[in-house]
Amino acid sequence: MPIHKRSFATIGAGLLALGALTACSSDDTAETATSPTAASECALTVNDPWVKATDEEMTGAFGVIENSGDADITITSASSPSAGKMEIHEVVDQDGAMVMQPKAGGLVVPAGGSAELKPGADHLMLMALPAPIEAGDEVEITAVCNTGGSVTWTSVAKPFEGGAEPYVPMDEGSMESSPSAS
Ligand SMILES: [Cu+2]
Repeated sequence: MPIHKRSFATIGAGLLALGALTACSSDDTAETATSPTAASECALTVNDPWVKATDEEMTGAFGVIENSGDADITITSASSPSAGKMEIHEVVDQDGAMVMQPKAGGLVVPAGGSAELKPGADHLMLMALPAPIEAGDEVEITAVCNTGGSVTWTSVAKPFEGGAEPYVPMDEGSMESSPSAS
């Protein structure tokens, strides 16, 4: 068997997760070390993070995101090595049917407060999954904040039957049309 030269410290968005042995750079090492205060970082903590185990192409990530700082922080995007792409979703009542869609403006975590991500409400959507996520799997998620920083945490997958609202991509102007079932 040929010995492959290891691609060192290269993170490709499309790469499959290589397993739990990946040595990440220390998550709590601030990249913008010149920042005079921690406020410009994404100083959020995520409690009870979990994702819904699935063998489908998308699933949700949940938890309670706390902001102990004195300024609101908005999560503007998220990514995961376990997903081809991620979106920030909300669940809304569309003509009597609960559907999920991208949350315009991102997820605001209020100063001194928290934002709860739960099935049937706001959540992070993992999409274009390259592989099933099985109960017990660990899923790393990185959220980018409007402060310029990011925060990374590990969610554990568990079985859950709820939170199965159909996905309706944000498409202004087609509110009344019924998208073909996917
Ligand atoms: Cu969703």
